Amino acid sequence: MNKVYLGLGSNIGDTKENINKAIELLKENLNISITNKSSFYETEPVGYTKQDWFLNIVIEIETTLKPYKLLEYCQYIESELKRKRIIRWGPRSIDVDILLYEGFKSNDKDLIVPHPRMCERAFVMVPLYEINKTIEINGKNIKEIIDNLDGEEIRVKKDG
Ligand code: GSY
Repeated sequence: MNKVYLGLGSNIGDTKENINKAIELLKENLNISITNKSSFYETEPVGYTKQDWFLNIVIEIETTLKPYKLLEYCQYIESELKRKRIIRWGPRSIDVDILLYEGFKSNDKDLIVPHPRMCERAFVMVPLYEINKTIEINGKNIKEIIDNLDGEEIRVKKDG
């Protein structure tokens, strides 16, 4: 079993339902078990800023799927939820990103792990810290990374 952290985000339609559907699709895969989940966070858009706020969550899973098979499954979830990406960095019904994959690093054009921009993004680091306070990314402790974030605005969604 390999421990993996996934980042999920949505800012089109019923964002909570989109994320919950993605979680259901993760649960349907017999090679994946969800072992922890952060709260839902409402987050200011990063990159292309003239778009709605996102709902974000980080999920810890254990999986026997190899990294590229897991990537395929994440892409399958995105296509099932009909992600429409018209503008780069723009609105999307669902994004499922592999953030960290235990014992695996990659700088391939299709899969960069650890996720290349995760350490600059409060919408990833804050939920990740909620579920794992000791993790290290590229040799840096998560608390140290969070303390140095400029950080877009982010708040826990009140009703869960
Ligand atoms: O990489 C995920 C898509 N995305 C997001 C996101 O999920 N949340 C926020 N707050 N901003 C974002 N910009 C992009 S691109």
